[in-house]
Amino acid sequence: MFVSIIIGSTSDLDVVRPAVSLLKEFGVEVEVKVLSAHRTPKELVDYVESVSGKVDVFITAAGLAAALPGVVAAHTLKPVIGLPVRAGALQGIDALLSIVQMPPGMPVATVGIGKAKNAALLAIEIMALKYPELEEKLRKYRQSQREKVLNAEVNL
Ligand code: RP5
Repeated sequence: MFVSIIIGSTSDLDVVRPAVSLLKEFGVEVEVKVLSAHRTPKELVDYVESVSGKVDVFITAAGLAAALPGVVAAHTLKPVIGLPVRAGALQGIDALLSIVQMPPGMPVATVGIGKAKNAALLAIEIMALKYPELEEKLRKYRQSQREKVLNAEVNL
């Protein structure tokens, strides 16, 4: 069980921290790599091609004109999840649209702006198809979410 998280800049690191924690909680091995589709295009492609064989899912986080998820998807057959980062004048709307509007034939699964936990959970759900132990952990996670809502107290 191995997830590669690629971020476009070190400034994206805090955004992906919750994904790293959640994946580790589920016993998934995680590697975080800083590589940019625009600033280090060759190194990005070299990395994706070299690591693809052992990766189950890629999580790719980028802000602004976020080309990173699409470029990663173009160089691997493994599932790619795009995580738009809130940055710059458009506060993540630009990254969201860049990531979600992939051309036909080249899908990237897109989560909400800054929604790192959802990126991790989606990766875990994909991996649960292959690793049954993750399914049980997901069931428990869902149950804990359910209990949190049902036990919530409203103080007016
Ligand atoms: C994107 O541009 C990165 O993913 C980051 O979200 C944004 C700003 O990058 P820095 O200027 O902080 O390196 O490529």
